[in-house]
Amino acid sequence: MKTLNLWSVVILSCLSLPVLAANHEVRMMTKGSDGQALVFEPSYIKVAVGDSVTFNPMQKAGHTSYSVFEPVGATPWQAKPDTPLTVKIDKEGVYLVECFVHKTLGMVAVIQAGKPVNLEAARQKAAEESAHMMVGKDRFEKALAQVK
Ligand SMILES: [Cu+2]
Repeated sequence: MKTLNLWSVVILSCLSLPVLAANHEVRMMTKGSDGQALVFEPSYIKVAVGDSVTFNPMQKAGHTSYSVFEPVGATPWQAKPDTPLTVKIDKEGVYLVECFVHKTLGMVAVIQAGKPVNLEAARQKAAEESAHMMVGKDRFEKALAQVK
């Protein structure tokens, strides 16, 4: 019985250890690894609330990551052109990201943190944004289709 209690203590202390926040890299590509022009790679990522995401411009073309839609209470961001930016994802939900210079060319990405509590609103905003695009109109939709 004593052994069992000891194990309970060990297991409980493991469970209560703080989970380390992870960093995720999203690369901003003038030419994507699949040959497509002006893409975020990956264009969809799922992270945990508290994680951070680093947007890394891999080729210079004025790439500027900014959030066009965030969960309520989240802080919007905008990078300087061709400059890496790390943002902390501290609110649960779906984030829509665009490259400021290439947003009409479909350079977009979706971040999901935890549960997609604002998915319907995100879909609506994505549809509005996609309506202004000359190419890549389906990229938001494809990325949002991966949200679960
Ligand atoms: Cu760009």
